[in-house]
This record gives sequence, C-alpha cells and structure tokens, in this order.
Amino acid sequence: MKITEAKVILSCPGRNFVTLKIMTDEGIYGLGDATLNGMEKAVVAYLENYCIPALIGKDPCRIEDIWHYFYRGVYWLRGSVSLTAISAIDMALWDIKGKSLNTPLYNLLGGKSRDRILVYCHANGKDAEETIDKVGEKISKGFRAVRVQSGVPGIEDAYGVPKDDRPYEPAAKGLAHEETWDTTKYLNFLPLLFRKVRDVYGENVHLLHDAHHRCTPVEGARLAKELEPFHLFWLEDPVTGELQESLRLIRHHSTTPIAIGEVYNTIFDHTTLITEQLIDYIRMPLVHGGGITHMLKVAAMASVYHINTGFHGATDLSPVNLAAALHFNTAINNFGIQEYMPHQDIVHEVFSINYRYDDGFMFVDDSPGIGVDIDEKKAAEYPYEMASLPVNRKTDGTIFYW
Ligand code: EZ4
Ligand code: CO
Repeated sequence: MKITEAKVILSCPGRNFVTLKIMTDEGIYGLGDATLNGMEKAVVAYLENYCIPALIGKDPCRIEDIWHYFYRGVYWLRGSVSLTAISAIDMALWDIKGKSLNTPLYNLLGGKSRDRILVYCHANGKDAEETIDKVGEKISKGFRAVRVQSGVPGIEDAYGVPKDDRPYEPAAKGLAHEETWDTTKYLNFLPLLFRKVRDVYGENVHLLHDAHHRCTPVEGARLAKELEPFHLFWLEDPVTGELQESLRLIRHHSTTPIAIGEVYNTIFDHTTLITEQLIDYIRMPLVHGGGITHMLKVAAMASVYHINTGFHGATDLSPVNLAAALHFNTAINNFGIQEYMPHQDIVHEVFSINYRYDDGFMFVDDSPGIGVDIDEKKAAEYPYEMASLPVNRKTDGTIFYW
C-alpha cells in the first residue's frame, strides 16, 4: 500500500477542529485529529508545508518507522505544534491499518481488556449552591464520576465556569481576552465547597477537581492536604508541571491522588513523575501526545509504576480523538478514567461517530479502524474562525498561568 495524497480539513462547527485525512492507492483513507486549541493554523501549516509532502509515497503500514521519521528524524525535537501534527499522522495510519485489516482499532492494540469505559463529566456553577445542584443533575444522569468546578466568592473569573448559560468553552473569538485571579480566595473556598458536596451526596460518587495550574508547590500541597478528607478521585494540575520536581512537595504532604499532563507532548515531560511515583494519572491525550504509537509506550511505562491513564477529553479535542481514545482505553490494562465533555450537536453534522454514552460509561462499536468519518461538504460550510484561550492576571495585574 502507498500513501497517494493527504489533506488538512479546517472546520468550525461551533468551534475549530483540524482533521488530517490520508489517502492510499487502495482507496482506503484514515483520519487523525490535529486540533490544538487557539493554535490551529500553526499545525495546519506544519502539516501542509512539511509533513504531507514527505508522506506521499510512503507505505502506511510502517507506522513505527513513520512516527520516528517525524519525531526523531526531525532535528527540532518536541513541542506542542509538531507533536500534534505527528499525533494526527499516527492516528490516521492506525485508522488505515484497522480498515485494511477490517478490524476495530482496539483489536490492533491487544483486544478488549474491558467492556465499558468509566468516564467523568463536568459540573460547574457560578457559586457553591449552583455547583451543588449541578453535581446532583450529573449524578441523576448516571455519572459515577463528576468534576466539580465553581465560581469563587470575590474572584471575577474562575476556571471551568461558564459566564452565560451556554456550555463551558474557554476559547473565545479573536485575540485572547484577559481574566483575573486570586489564589488565596480560591484556597480558602475549595475545602468548604467539597465539604458541602460530600455532605449532600455522600461518598458513593467519585469527585474530581482541576486546579488548572494555579498553585505554587506549597499551595498545591496545602490544597491536596486540605481536600484529603473528601477522598477525591483526583486533584488535577495542582501546579503547572513544567518543573517535575515540584510534585514531590505535594506528594510528601498528601494522599490525594494527583493527575497531570494535558499540556505535555512526550514521555520526556514526565519521566521523573512516573519513576518517582509522584502522580497517579497521566492526562496527556492521544492528539497532543504523539498519537497511539507514543501513548502505548507512555502507558506501558506508567503501568510499571502503578500509574493509570486519565486522558484529557475536553470539547476542543475532536470526535476522531475521542473515538481513538475509547479504543485505547478499551485495550490497555492500566486505563483509569476518561474525561467526557459531550460535543455540541452541530459537531456531529460534520463528524459521524461510532461511540455512545450510557449510564456512566462509554462504548465504542466494532467498525473498522477508529470508526469516525468526516463529511467534507458539511465541514466546508463552517469556515475557520480565529479564537483564543484567555490570558490570566493576578488582581494586581501580574501575568499568571491560565
Ligand atoms: O483548559 O481543553 O481538564 N480540562 C481542561 C480543559 C482545558 C482546555 C484547553 O483548551 O483543563 O478545559
Ligand atoms: Co485540565
């Protein structure tokens, strides 16, 4: 088999998605997600100008070799733009392999290790009261695991909380808008919030929280320690994680499980975290973490150290990534949980899907390959609209992590 053609489809059904489509001389094609929120066109340019020309004529069965061609073969190693491009290429090649062998992706990864995929949803409210109601709504929809995010008294903007009644979506049209933040108020509020949530709903539901990179190591340690009585499934991104050693302080002070890694790109971003057992869940998703080929290695290494996967699954990752993740989660032994933020209906005008949610779990069907298709005519009806993630400042104006 030979790769004859490849193209990038940039479409905005409600929000921007970048999809790579690789075609072969046997008429089989594969899809890969190449969406990097707010940096879409950087990935498009890298794919179109540098990767696609080099793909033409290659044998799509040689997935491992092609992965290394674009990773190790390129002098400028690592980085979110290039790894997102590599992820898309890799996903599309696995999709082609599954279709050419007429078998679902999970079969190529070792076959089924489980029948259903545990997912967590988001409950977010403007204040504690609304947040507690939202948690109840999610539990009544069958969710076994709920991420709890709330507006904080005295803080104008909290991560994860919508400003209007539309579903939460952090990127907004145009250049980045600015938000403000106060860690002290957040740290004082959060244990009170979780105390109330546990008082109302008891212990029989998994609770998660995303600190979204906004604590220093010692603040993260305090937060993890003070949340300990509420038995979180995980505390996500207590610190930015650029400095892996900073997770030691948190680990030494608390037994609250820690998840990190949605902005990582390669295994080299978290070797210390894994080998020192400083985390419990790795969040790096297929779309930004080098695709299936690289994430298989990450998962294998993590499994040695009792670390499970907990893939990022926000709406800014496309249905192609979600389906591929569900196959991956079906196959590997050390799957932990999958984030699930449902896409808006309009997204499914462009992408036809092969997965479903039912009573707290997700399921992917047996269609060959990844099993998601794209309607290119529909995609063209929704042209790209520039959108950016916010920029964050402390109340005194200092730039901070968002
Ligand atoms: O801020 O996907 O856990 N989920 C998250 C997300 C990220 C967005 C960034 O594009 O942190 O909401
Ligand atoms: Co997160």
